Amino acid sequence: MSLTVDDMAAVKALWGKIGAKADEIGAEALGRMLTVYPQTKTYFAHWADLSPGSAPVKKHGKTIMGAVTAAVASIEDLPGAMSQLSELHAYKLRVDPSNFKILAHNIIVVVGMLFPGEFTPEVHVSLDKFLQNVAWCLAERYR
Ligand code: HNI
Repeated sequence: MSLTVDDMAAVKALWGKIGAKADEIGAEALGRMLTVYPQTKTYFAHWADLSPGSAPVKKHGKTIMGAVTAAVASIEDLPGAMSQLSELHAYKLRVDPSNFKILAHNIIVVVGMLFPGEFTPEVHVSLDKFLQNVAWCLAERYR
């Protein structure tokens, strides 16, 4: 489902409020993904510690959310914004694209948990649509 002008505005406004905590959101979401969906751990088997709050989880949570924040900035052209990362995940990292939706789900959970006041039903649906679009664009180069 493509993003409406209102969805884009809602996501940008949300990021204005939560963007400063992107690192924390990323670490929490990644830690939860690895715990709740343990099949995702296979991709990170080379890390010393995959438990929530560990140093590699914090570091990579920051990396992921840096890319999501860049996607918010380029929300009018998500395919272009995600193209290089799609190539990397498809051909080098070989991540099954079904996992992108799993991480998106965990990001949603964490935003709702950390920012209950901002997480209205309207913001929820726009954030969900945005993250699903990010997931689709990340899967684009697999075709
Ligand atoms: Ni992902 C590396 C962004 C989902 C497995 N990932 C990256 C990097 C970015 C990134 C940025 C660093 C790239 C570089 O080094 O140039 N990843 C994203 C985004 C999403 C995502 C924006 C979804 C919203 N990645 C996933 C998922 C998995 C995943 C769901 C697997 C379950 N990513 C990886 C792995 C690496 C990675 C593995 C390499 C990490 C490392 O430390 O070796």
